[in-house]
Amino acid sequence: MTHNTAPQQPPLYRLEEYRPTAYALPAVRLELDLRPAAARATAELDIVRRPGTRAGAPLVLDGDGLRLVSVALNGKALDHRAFHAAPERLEIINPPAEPFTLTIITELNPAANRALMGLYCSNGIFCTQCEAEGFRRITYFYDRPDVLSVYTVRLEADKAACPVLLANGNRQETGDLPGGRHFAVWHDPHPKPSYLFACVGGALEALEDSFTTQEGKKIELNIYVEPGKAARALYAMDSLKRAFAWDEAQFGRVYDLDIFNIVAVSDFNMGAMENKGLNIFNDKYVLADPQSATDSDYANIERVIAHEYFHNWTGNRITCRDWFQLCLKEGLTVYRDQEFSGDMRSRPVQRLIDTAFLTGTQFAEDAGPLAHPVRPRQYAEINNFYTATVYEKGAELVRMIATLLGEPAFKAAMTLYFDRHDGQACTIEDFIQCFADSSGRDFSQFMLWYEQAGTPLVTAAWAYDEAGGSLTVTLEQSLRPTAECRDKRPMPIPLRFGLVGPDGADMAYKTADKAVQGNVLLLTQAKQSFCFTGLSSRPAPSLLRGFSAPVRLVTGLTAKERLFLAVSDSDPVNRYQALRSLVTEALITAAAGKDSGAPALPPESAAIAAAVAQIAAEERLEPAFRAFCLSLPSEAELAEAQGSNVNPDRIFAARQSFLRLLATKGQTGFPVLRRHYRVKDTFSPIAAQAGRRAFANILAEYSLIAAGSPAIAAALYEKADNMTDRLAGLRLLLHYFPAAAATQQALADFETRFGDNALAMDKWFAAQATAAGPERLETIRQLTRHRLFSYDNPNRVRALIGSFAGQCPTGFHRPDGAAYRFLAAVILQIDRHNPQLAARLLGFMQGWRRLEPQRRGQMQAALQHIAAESALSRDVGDIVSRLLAPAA
Ligand code: 0A1
Ligand code: ZN
Repeated sequence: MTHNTAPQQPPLYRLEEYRPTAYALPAVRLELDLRPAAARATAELDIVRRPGTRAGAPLVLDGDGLRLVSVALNGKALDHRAFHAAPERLEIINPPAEPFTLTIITELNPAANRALMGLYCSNGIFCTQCEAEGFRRITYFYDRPDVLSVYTVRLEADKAACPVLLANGNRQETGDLPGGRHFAVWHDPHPKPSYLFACVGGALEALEDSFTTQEGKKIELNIYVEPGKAARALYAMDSLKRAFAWDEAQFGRVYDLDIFNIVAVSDFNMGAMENKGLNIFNDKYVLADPQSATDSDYANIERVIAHEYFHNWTGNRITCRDWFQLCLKEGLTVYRDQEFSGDMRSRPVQRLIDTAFLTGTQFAEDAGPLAHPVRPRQYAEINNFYTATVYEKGAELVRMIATLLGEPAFKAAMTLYFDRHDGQACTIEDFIQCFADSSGRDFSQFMLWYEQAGTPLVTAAWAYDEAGGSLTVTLEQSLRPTAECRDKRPMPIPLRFGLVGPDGADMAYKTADKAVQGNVLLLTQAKQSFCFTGLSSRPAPSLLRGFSAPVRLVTGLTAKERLFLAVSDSDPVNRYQALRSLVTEALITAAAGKDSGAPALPPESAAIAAAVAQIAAEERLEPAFRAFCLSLPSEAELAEAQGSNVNPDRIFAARQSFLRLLATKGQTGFPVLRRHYRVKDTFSPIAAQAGRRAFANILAEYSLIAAGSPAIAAALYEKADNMTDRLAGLRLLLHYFPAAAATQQALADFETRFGDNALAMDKWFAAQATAAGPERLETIRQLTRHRLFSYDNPNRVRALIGSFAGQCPTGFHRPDGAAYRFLAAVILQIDRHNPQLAARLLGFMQGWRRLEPQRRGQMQAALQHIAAESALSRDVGDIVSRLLAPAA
């Protein structure tokens, strides 16, 4: 019998099947008796039949692996014939027509909860994670975002083990109980969906502060961390206060409770969670000090703290009607956090960081078998839709609206959205209607951006008429067919642009075209031409400035024109894009070459390297920007750009050749620049200093390549007074001199210094996982046996296994497929206790069809091995079946 590779399809949820619940659930009183192995939840639910529901219609609540102790109606135990209870649902067969209360008692085992959903114990701290469907692992409930309830929560726990007891809202009451126990009662006056419920109990230390709102109200701010770590939360607290102030100033959004708490835990599946008034964080986005956190750690803390805080309005006060609308809160909140980071740091550099993530991660998703619309129309497992498409592309859609309307009109429409929908569970249509109503524009074609999966390809062709001084550009857009839609329709694409003259300044032009508004050109048809007149000479057109739309642009410009833009365009994003496209083309040409020996760089590489070196030396450019231009596309990005028949070894070799070429070009200039830009002041995480470090460290890499000895990296490691430099030194040692004594010494030293700092040790595991070569797999196997490695800690698993699969192509893509089989085995092992984490790791195999035949076959076999497993979680089952489904 041949093996059927696609596993059995799980049931699908469909957008068009949305129906409101039969009953409303306006208030919840929840008592949680916290005990590690035998906790108890007593939920008293107020239940009201909705207008349209017939009297006696069954009440069906969600559960997930629940153990029911008892159920009572209006205080009286229910006869067993009056309900059906199973781990995954509770049905009250013939409920009263009038409002009633239902009291449900369930028994939980937080210590045994390794899935990190629902109520779990992490390092002795009780905490919860309820998004998307974790509340149903605590009690039976309408566990969906359109059911809003007011929660009163009473927590009870051992006072010595859990002196701190927190839940959403404001603290109402605390007190001692017999037997060394105590309690706290919290009340959240804002009706909310169950996914925003949270509670925490543990021995925690608070970093305390306050923020006074523009209305003059003093809000108590606390960040709770493990005892002894409060000082490491100072940057997070500073970021939080800046986020409060920014949302008031930019969007008029004021905080709405007396207290705002954050708790940092070390076992967490995602980055952080915006539970109302009680954000719970992966501690990697809270804890930082110069010795153990890098500049990007600081930037990420600032971003994630702001993101979760911004959800208070975009997500919590206005939430999603159903999970298909996830981008309503996520895309919008990412847009807001990107704008915040831009204001706190350098706008152009922030835009480069954000577009690099978009093109590196989301474009890859859109190009592969996991492509889905920003608003999916169906899902088997919602946890698998917390994706770059929903988050990052979702943010780009909001950004396009802001571009189309202009800032004042965009802000006015946002105010309308907040006023009109406060307290509601909304859809994308509700959101978009606010922009339509406020601006008077028609957004019906724009809705396609939410509905069609895939990255549009835009190609430009230019015709210059010397005699008439006119330039015509013809733009075409296309979108590949995907499973959910084969026949794609053209979308509105705003392209910010400028016509760059020979002196590098934008040229003046005239146009009668209504589709050109200011410096934005709006492409709405499959093919469209635009004409500009009044030009004194042929300009170099700069299109898609600021990356104004999430599209792949083929500029139609010659290499010479792009080289010119790379050094002259006033738009930093397009300078970078022009350069990037040239470097990428050269590297792919080399990697895809048919020669059997080392890939040969094409002749134009020398001019490209010269342009890079010229940008590096340009005094008036920000060091962070120059660092960006000096860093070559990653091997993964190159594989993505190559698109088919990818051989990661050849990509690696081509990249190394270009690194050497550039190192030679900068042999005299780079060391001078490096000395000049090296930070001499005491460490500060501010963006200006971080930019200098990034620049100096990439220059160090080229100097090391030119010198051919580990001395520069060893010195960088040893003399560092901060983690950015120390880690840069360690990585360079591992990447270029893995077997050198200096490398082994640095690794041992790092372990001695940071052995008790989990977040720092994640970097130690990750650095070793990303060094090149097929023998890395053996290192990874050994490191899984290291005393500090655990399959239970998502950060550690991502640091070692995720970094290897994502950032060590020459190791992961060994032609013999051994690393694919290794990853498959790890995924199956993790799937038994943490399906979400396992499903995320499976994402590293989404590019299998792009590989050359031998590796493709090996990876397909590894995927089939996973698919053949009989007891797969819904999370992994869903991803593997989509990966293996026939291409659209
Ligand atoms: N809403 C959070 C992300 C998040 C999603 C699911 C989780 O469950 C494991 C946790 C967090 C955010 O956007 O930050
Ligand atoms: Zn979010």
